[in-house]
This record gives sequence, C-alpha cells and structure tokens, in this order.
Amino acid sequence: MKLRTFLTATAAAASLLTLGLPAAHAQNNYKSEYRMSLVVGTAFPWGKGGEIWANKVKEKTQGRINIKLYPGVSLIQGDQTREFSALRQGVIDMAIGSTINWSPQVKQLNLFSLPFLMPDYAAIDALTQGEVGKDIFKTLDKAGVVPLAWGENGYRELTNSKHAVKTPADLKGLKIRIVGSPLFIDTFTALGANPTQMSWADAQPAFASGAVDGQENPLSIFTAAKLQNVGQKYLTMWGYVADPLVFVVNKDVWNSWTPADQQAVREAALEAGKEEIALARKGLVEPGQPLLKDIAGMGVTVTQLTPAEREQFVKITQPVYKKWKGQIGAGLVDKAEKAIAARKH
Ligand code: X2X
Repeated sequence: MKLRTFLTATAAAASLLTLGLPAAHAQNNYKSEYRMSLVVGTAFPWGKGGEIWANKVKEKTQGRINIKLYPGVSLIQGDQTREFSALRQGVIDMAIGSTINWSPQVKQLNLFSLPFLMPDYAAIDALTQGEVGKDIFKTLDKAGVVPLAWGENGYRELTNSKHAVKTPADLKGLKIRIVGSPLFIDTFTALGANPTQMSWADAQPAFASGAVDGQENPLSIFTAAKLQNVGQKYLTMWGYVADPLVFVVNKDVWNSWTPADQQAVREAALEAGKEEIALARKGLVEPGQPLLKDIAGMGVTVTQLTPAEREQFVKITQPVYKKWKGQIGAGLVDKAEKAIAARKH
C-alpha cells in the first residue's frame, strides 16, 4: 500500500513536471503544514535551532515542506515527558527534543543524565558524534522515530534562591525542581536535597512564588528565561550532566516524503544542529567564559568549585551512577566511558 502510494505519487510528480506545473502541486499527499514540537521558543538557542531548521527545510524543498513551530510543547499541553509518545503516535510531526524528556520512554537516553559522566564539551562530542551516538540513533529508530541530527541544550548548572552551594551539605533540605525523569530523583536524593518533579511550564511560577528553592538548567535557559528575576540568585558551576537535543521526524511523515525531500530535511537538520550547538555554547567556550560575567552582573553569586570540592559531589552520587549504569545497559555505558577516555581535546 505504501509502495503503491509512493509509486503513484512519483508517477504523478513526473507527469506534472513534464507539464511544467510547479513541483509544489505534485506532492498531493504532503500536508500543507508540519508541526514541530519544542519546549522553548526562539529566544532560546533550542527554539532558535527549530527556526533555523524550519527555514532551511523550506528553502531546500522550494516550499514543499512548511513547518510551524509549537514551543512550550503546546501540542501536548506542556507535558514534556509525553513528547516522545506523541511523536510516535503522530500528534507531533517532528521535534527537537531533550534526551531527558524522552528518557522515560527510551531508557538509553538516561546515559547523558548519569551524574558527572561528561567532564567537558569534548566528552559530549565524543558521544554524540561517535559510535555511541550512532547506537542511540539506532535505538530511536527502533523505538519508532527517524533521528536526523544532534543539537544541545547544555550543561545543567545548579541555582537556588537561598544561599551559595559549595558542598553537598549546602543542598540539604533545599527544594529543587527537576524534570520528570526518575534518575534525577535518585541523584538529588543522594545529594541530600528535596527533589520535586515539575514540567518547565509549572516550574517558572513555582520559582516566582518561592514554592521551590532551586533548579538545574543550562545557562542559556537561565538567561533567556531571566531566572535571576524569580529569585534564582545563587549559581554553582558543577557541570554534572548535559542534555543533548535530537532532531527527529515521525516515521509516517518521513515515509510520505520523496527521497530528495528526505535528504533535504536531513541536511537541514545537520546544518541547523551545528548552528544550534554553537549558540548553546556561546559565552561558555570562549576564554574567561564571558557569559558568567554577564550573569554575575545581574546580581547573581557565581560559585566555581575547586576540583576537590567538585569531587565531593561526584563521590556522593557514585551509587546512583552505578545503579543507573545497570538500568541503561552496562555495555552502552562502558562504550561511552571508553569514548570519553579516548576523546580529543
Ligand atoms: O524542563 C527543563 O528543565 C528543560 C527546559 O531544560 C527541558 O526541557 C529538559
């Protein structure tokens, strides 16, 4: 049936092309608009990446594929941990999603949330751009979506409204908002904090009202969401996990496109992914990390840990790492550890 549809469409396209009609009319099985899900909008590198991808697709397909952005995961009422299921079911046509938000459905994605697995950006790249990245794409493909490219949300740094955090003891009793993924409950419980699961949509009013004390998110999220204005005055640079983003398309949608258009969408995703990663790292990879000066300039106390101080956080979360290594799959985690050890700086 699929093959017949494809052959019919191809034949129709060919005859229309012979008649000299615009190619846009040839793909009569194409939707007039495709829905791209995102957690945040274009003020954030993540949402900007979505805009770049959509624009490139439009250009490369001569307008045959039009994409509309749905930030705030609005197609699923803000419930970001349902995004992957909605994508598989076709409620969402395409998405740029965080590994954290999809990890309840795809356990291998918890890899990136293992505390202190990736010490630096070269370590993230060693995973996403290497064999581990390919393995994860195979897993995503088996799980029912078409993965195309990697992007990045970023290193998730710790902020709170109460006091500077330098040791795990400083976290004691702090109510920390985390994303709805069980690994994070384990990590923050091990650290002595009081973790509470909340969607990003619910988190912001909770910071403003003081219902929660702290949170962890990349600094590009912190600044674009202006978390300093909702009491988040203390920042600890601990780089404990980073969440890559994945550019994906629903399988039926993908199969409805011509091979040439599939190629165009893939190329656009790869290009947009590269640009998005550069945006996500802006101010953090240049000498002196200028973004930190900007954040301090907003009245935020920035705490940098010494290697010995950081080690205390690593040590206390080791049992969580071990437990989840088993859940994710020791083979995949071993492979990741080796790739990181062999990374090029
Ligand atoms: O909810 C979060 O913390 C966010 C925006 O970083 C994700 O979607 C993972």
